[in-house]
Amino acid sequence: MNLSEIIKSEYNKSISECTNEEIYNALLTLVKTMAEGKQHKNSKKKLYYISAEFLIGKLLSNNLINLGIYDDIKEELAKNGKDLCEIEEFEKEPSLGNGGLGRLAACFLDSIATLGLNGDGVGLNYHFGLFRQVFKNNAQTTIPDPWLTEKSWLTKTDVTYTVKFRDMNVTSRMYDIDVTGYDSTTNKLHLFDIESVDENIVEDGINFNKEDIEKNLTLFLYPDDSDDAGRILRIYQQYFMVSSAAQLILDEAVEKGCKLYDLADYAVIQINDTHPTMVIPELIRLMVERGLEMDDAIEAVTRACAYTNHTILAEALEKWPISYLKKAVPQLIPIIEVLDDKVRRKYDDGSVYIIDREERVHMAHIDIHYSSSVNGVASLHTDILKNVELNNFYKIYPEKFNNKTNGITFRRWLIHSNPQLTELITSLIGDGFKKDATELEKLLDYKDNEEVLNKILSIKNTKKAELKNALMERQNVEINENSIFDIQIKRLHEYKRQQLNALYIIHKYLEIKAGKKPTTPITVIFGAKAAPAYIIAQDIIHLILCLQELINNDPEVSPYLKVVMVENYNVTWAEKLIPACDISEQISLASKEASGTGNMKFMLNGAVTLGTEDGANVEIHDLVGDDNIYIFGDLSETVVERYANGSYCAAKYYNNNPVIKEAVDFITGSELMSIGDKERLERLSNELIGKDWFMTFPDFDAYVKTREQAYADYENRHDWAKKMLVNIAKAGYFSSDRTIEEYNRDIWKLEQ
Ligand code: 26Y
Repeated sequence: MNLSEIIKSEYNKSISECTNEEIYNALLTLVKTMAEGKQHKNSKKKLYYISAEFLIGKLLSNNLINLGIYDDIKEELAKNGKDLCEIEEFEKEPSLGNGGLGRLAACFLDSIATLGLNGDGVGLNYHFGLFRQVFKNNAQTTIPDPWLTEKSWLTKTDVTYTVKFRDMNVTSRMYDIDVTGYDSTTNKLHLFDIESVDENIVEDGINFNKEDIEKNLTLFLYPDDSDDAGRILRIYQQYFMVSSAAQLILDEAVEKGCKLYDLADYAVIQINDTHPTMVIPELIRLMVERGLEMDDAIEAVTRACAYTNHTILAEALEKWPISYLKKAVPQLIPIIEVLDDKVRRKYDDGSVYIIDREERVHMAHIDIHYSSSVNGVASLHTDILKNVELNNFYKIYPEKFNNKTNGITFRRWLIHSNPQLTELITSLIGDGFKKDATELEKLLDYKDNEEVLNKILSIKNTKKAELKNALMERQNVEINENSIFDIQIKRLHEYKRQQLNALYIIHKYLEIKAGKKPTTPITVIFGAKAAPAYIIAQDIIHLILCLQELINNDPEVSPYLKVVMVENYNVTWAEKLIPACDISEQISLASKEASGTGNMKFMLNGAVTLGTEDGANVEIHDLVGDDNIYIFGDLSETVVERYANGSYCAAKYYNNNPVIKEAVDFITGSELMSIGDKERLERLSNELIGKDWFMTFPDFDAYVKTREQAYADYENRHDWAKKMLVNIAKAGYFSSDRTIEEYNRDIWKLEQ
């Protein structure tokens, strides 16, 4: 059936007579029907990508593109006086992830389907996902973000399992979302849920009774875990996810004739960070229950599992107290004790044990001992894991460790979000790059072609104008489309150093006040959510919002410098911000950002990176060369060393560097204090002077200097356009198709 036939049968109308909502619903039906016809044939071995997060974003355009009907539908609608972009507005964005890790999982699903691999995602059907951010009095407040509408991408299935907790049994039900591959087969994202969840228990903001598990189990993504009840709820969530997944995996394998011991011939399980780690003991438990010997079950599961590490930050490495596990899932404890015991018998080194002296279970240690692959997400990150962070494990299992540099799907981050650039590229080098992204290198032939360079600049201007309009429409903020768009969008975290960017803004503001005006005006744009329990992160948001108010209301400065923080930064915002960006801020403290993936999206859209030698920035630098990136700051070895010998003293920098002192003092000076909250600004200032744990001060001078250099170079439009072109041409390496091919070649070994 085509669109008008569906509309005829569902509404008994023609396209032009329908509301946008009716057309949206009809498109849902169309996509689902087409996707159904392209289901993967389900070969013997299957990948299960288990993740607590899938930050999929809106799906309509992406599905239309992947099914190859985007242009036709757009045209058909236009003929009937309808605008596809307006219809898209009806779709609610499912915010089923925090940031990088969740968005990576979504890009991976797209590439797995596109490459025709037999692989499904498995996660949770959070009713509210991540909170919606609302700014009030220059601070972040949080409210629920409902996305489940009566008609949606979600299909209720008949698949149910019993999940046993200490105090109750619940029934999990599987809901499916089709994952359409680009000109390829369709896979599934399986999201588990329970019927008893009650959205009405949410009161003021995002608070709810954390103890009522039957009503709150899948209510929110990662509910606040600053208290015990929140942490225990997270264990319930994780076990609910992995017990459902484990039962699905075993059922599907057995159905294909698998003897449990041979599980690895039928299933490979990718564990996305430690959040799904309990799938290991759960699978072992289920296999023993179904008659396998414990040792055989452990071997079979170890062969089938693979673990991806996304962070070296200690606070993000999960360690669950045994006492918590006892409260929720006591049945796993004997298994975990066996796993720990085996390690203790073999190794003296207490740092590799699973249960530590404080009776906490180190989830990553389970993953490393009982999986057959451990990977980092960028080359530098994997090196740090091998040589520093997980060195004791690397010495035991050198063969398990491998690198898989992250990637992004070009279907969403180029074809969908930047059709103008896509069209230009296609007109120059054909559309082979859509299947083989390395073909983008052919663009290098046009490096000195004036006409092409001008077109690249003109597309950037178009995208900047589009962003200007979106900001006006959504936030009633006016920006100058002829200014430099300097953008930092990512979760708010001290290691990502939004505070360093803010210190630069203060410095620039003071310079302009003193009469030193930038040649081209600058618009600094932020987008960031902060975890509700992360106080300093909230303080940094507060500082940025206060700066926004101060500067934008200062007629002396605002023609030259503007600060804008987008409210409720999410995938939909990213799709508008990234194509409009001139300078991409990737300024994490070297060694701390495992990879970053925003950096890749910006580069692909012709933004030039201003960044440290951290995460995948290192690989971007290698690819584009010194002339096409702005690198500054201390190297990771220096940073690692400085942490190790405890030699860093922020106050010394503050006292000895007048430029730093001036900028920091401004935070608690009269201008900002009259706008902002005394407690917040003072706390932040004290934190910087007294600790500055992520070492913004040592990098400050280099940051200012390099940023000024980038702004100066921007003035030469021809040379700048060349940098843009080189960035686009070299971005092919960061296609998630490449990443997934590597996962499959080295770890999954699925037939293609
Ligand atoms: C357990 C809980 C506190 C937790 C929740 C979410 C811990 C971690 C996370 C999310 C981590 C995350 O998003 N990591 C990012 O993964 C990206 C994909 O690999 C990387 O590009 C990015 O550098 C890393 O910070």
